[in-house]
Amino acid sequence: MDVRLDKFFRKNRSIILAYDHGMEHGPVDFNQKNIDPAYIMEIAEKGRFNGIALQHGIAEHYYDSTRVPLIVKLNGKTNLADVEPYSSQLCSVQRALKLGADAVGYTLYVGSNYESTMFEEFSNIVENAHNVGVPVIAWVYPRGASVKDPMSTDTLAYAARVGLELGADAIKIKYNNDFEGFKWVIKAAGKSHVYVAGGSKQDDYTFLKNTYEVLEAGACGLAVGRNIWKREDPYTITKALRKVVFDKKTPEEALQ
Ligand code: FBP
Repeated sequence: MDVRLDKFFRKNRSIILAYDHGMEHGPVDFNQKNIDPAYIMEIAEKGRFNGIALQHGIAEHYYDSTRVPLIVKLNGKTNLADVEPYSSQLCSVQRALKLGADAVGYTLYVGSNYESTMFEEFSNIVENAHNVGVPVIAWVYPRGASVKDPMSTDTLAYAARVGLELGADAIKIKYNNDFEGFKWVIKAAGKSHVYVAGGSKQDDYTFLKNTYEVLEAGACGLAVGRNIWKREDPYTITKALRKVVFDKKTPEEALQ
């Protein structure tokens, strides 16, 4: 395992809580409880997550954990503008470190008309971060008018490979329910550890089954948001998730 990511791993696996949706989707994902970042910090602590991913503003005002390692997302965008996807850098590696970051994150829209700008920003981030021993996680999402089939196995494998080629220590990618194909996606990521996004809220069984599959295919874990904090009871699903991820239980066993 890459030594610099050790902090985020337990038994060679990892579950990161993602909470950058306020920027990416707006409060449409939130209710009265989970709109409060302090509630999410509590879930991360009590649920014993291996990391939490936040935008710098949320990290500055709410992150004060000594137990849950912090990933500061360095770029972001809203979904309000009807343009080719471009997520600009909003925070430097140095600022993230001042906020207590143990790693930094960046979303790459692979295939966008603006990919060259994002690749350049990302490459500078990798250089700055690696110079001071900080790991970099790339959210690699194929997106843009010219990306015909963003969820095809070939396109996902291409995006995963881009993450590796640009120096990401870990990538975060979506799962397309093609179990055999996903092994190829993971192979394409090489030494970059592969986290899978949770996606929109699913029923318990489907969520755990997808998790089980991606781990079997070779992913290191999940970087998950809505499937945890959108649930009325985030702790019961977290407990079951931990059984699948760390104890290698099947979804059926984990739900018992
Ligand atoms: P979820 O587990 O809720 O899907 O979160 C993963 C994530 O990558 C977030 O970090 C990010 O805000 C969001 O998905 C991006 O979603 P979209 O695909 O709509 O851009």
